[in-house]
Amino acid sequence: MEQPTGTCGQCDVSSYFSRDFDKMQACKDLAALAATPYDLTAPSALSPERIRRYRTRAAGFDLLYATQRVDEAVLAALQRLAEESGAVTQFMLMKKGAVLNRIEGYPSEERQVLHTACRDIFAPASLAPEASGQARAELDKLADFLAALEAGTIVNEAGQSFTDLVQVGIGGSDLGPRAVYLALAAYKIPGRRVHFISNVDPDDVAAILSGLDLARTLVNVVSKSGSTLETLTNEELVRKAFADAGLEPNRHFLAVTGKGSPMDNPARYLRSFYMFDSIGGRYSATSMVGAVMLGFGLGYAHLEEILRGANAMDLAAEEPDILSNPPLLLALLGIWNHNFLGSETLAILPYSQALVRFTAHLQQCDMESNGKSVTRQGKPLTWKSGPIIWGEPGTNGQHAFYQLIHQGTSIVPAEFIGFRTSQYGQDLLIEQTTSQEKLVANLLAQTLALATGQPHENPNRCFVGNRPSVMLLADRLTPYAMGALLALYEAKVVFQGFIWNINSFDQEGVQLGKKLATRLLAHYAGLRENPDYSGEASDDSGWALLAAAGLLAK
Ligand code: G6Q
Repeated sequence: MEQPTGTCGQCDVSSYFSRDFDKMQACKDLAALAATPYDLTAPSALSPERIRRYRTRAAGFDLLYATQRVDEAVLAALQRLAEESGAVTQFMLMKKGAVLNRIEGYPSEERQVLHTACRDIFAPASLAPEASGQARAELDKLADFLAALEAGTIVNEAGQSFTDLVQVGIGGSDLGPRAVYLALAAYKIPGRRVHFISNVDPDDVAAILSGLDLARTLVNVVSKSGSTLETLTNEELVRKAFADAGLEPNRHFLAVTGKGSPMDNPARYLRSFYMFDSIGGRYSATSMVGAVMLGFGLGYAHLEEILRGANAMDLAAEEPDILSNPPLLLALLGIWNHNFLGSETLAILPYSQALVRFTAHLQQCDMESNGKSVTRQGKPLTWKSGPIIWGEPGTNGQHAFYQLIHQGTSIVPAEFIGFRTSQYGQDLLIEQTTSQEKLVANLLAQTLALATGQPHENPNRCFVGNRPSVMLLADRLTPYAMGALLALYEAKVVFQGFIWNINSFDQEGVQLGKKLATRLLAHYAGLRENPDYSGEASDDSGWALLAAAGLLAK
């Protein structure tokens, strides 16, 4: 496996992996520039010329950033920051299979980061041929399986075709795949439906199963580790429902898991598909984790379009000029707002109901990746890492939390996502405008209102403006566009991690709570076996757990 060493022009690339963010010259320049950021409220600050020029495009998406507090000097300093941190060089090393998921000098995951290889399967030749070869082989297996479903050679016990699929998985095995499926429901195969079970909540399982004809349902159990409590528990609950209905679970259940995991037992499943160590859960939507369900629900051709869109954006992310690289520019604008202009959160606001779960996916992708407090050398950070991500589709959000975005005491940068045309094309002229026009007009109005503000003699009606946003605009939310959007944000997140010198690929922060829950459950199990069981409280957290167990007892 390639390590992050080597040379790039005159420099030794290994230095990029240990560079302190706040020691970089470009950061010092940006800190000075932050004293007088571009004033979006000045007369003619948002000139047509600026709106036209502050725009870049890749894989069908325009990124419009005239409404950011940047000028030529800031953009030049951001370009220098990208170069000084080796952002694109690190990205290329990632795509080629460098072991970037690691903390130097400490036990860590020590893995390659190759989610891009899942879509680097089209010409020209892949940068990581082994990983792309594995991805291609799984895709081919999936294509065969889908064709057999289509041809009626794989059917249920009664010889009927399958109409429904339930994906059982959590975290990365749920959020991204679910967001993409919901985004593209307009493209689904007629007569097929997909459902999701993630939470270990028996009521959710019961509610979903109650609406299904189990005889015609496939269940796709997705767990890279094959050991996640929620997923394994839900799998058993669902298997029991099938058995109770007189059905043979092994004829209905599919598995997506890591090679050699406890779930890697093809005898228990109709088909087993694999994902590999180098693909992190939150980056796995384009691996088999998303592909099996998307292939079933949307068809293989649409799945391939998603991969093509993602690949096109991955290629755009290789561009060293930040003004021609939307993911890198978005990452840098985020750093400008967060590290230099002092914002704490970022609102992601899609003007498309189909993207209803996309912000939830990005919460995981961004916050689990960049919510870190140590460098890749294990030293405490002396600069801020990832922001808090939140948001909801517009225009709904406008009637909820936009008050705070416009007039609150916190500055909340916003990333708006919109489409020129609707997915279904079913629209109506009402008072001379369509619904889609109303949707997009609202998006544009919000970005302008936030930027320019509006003075008023009544202080309560005053909009101070200078609230930064960007707009991501594409023609239509197609499978290709969805793939591109997914990859754009994945690349944005990893660029920020590279620049902040943090490991964006592990998630140690989720372990402690999981461990304590496991101990609490052992306590419940002990009590169930022996009502006099007094529990094990060998340390402070043990005592706290016993107290908590007492509170929760019926
Ligand atoms: C994502 C995380 C995490 C993971 C889930 C499910 O990057 O690793 O959200 O996806 O914990 O894990 P399994 O797929 O192993 O069940």
